[in-house]
Amino acid sequence: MFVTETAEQIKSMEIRGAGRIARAAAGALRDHALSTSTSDNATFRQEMERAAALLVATRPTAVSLPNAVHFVMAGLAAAKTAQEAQAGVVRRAGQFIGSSQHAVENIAQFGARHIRDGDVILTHCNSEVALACIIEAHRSGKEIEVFATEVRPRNQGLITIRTLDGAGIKTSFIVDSAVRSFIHDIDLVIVGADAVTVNGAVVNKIGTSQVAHTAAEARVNVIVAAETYKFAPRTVVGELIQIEERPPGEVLGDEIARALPHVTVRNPAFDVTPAEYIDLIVTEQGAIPPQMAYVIIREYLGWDIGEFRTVFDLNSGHDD
Ligand code: RI2
Repeated sequence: MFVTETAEQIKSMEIRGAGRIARAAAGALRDHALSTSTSDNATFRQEMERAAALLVATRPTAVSLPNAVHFVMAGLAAAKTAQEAQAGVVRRAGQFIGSSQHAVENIAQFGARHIRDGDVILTHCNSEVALACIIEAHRSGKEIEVFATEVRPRNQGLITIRTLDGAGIKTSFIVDSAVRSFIHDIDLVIVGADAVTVNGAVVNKIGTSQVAHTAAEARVNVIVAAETYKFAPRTVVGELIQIEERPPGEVLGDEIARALPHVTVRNPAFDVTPAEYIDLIVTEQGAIPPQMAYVIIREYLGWDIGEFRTVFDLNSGHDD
């Protein structure tokens, strides 16, 4: 698929979810490399850099996107010819996509261990890793139940309840504002992440921090399922995660909005949950308390994206 097409689909959220966005970007870079016919190394590199920049600019919050792009683009580093560069990009894109799928499977196994027989779980938004944990617990024979929120304004909760229903899991569907009304029925909250900062704060779908705050007040544990490539290396040097603000039309129809000239619609897509409201972050490397986020960044991602080193490099032992 063309890079511009993938970029459009990520922007419009036709492709969504931090992990899926990352894999789609890696796949788009691979396809772009394969369709670029130049035999000049410098021109090839320029073309790839343009494509990478286009993809990274689509959505600003999910750090999995720049992390994936950076990982794939490192395939250009040692290449002396356009052909070598092309092979490097294709190889690393395949490596990223494969390792990402593998990470989701590992997290499902690790996460399911923290779910007990009889648990009622609350999830917010639609996270493939969070759902993978829940589905794995169900598959292993635990009797569980799920409460899923609606997730205004884009209603990702609908995707979640379809997936849970397909897996045969008993599910209650609630509006976002009903979380506190039901929190005493809940044993465990499991959500995904778009970014994890060095101090263990989790950036996830808007409303997550309200859910986590409510859970903390009720002494309900909160687990975040997040692959290591969702940790943000640049937060080590003080960089903040940019919170995407999406078009007002997602919240209020244009016609109604036009009739209310004094009203401004605000539509932040994500919020920040501080580490103290999170009990555990489950990664493919194992579960950590959020306060240990720095260790993941140091061990698997490097200090800064400029010296990006990932679990994929460590696993393969050699590359570039
Ligand atoms: P997985 C999504 O963002 C949600 O915030 C979700 O919790 C997070 O990405 C992680 O998703 P959006 O794309 O990678 O719906 O776990 O804005 O699927």
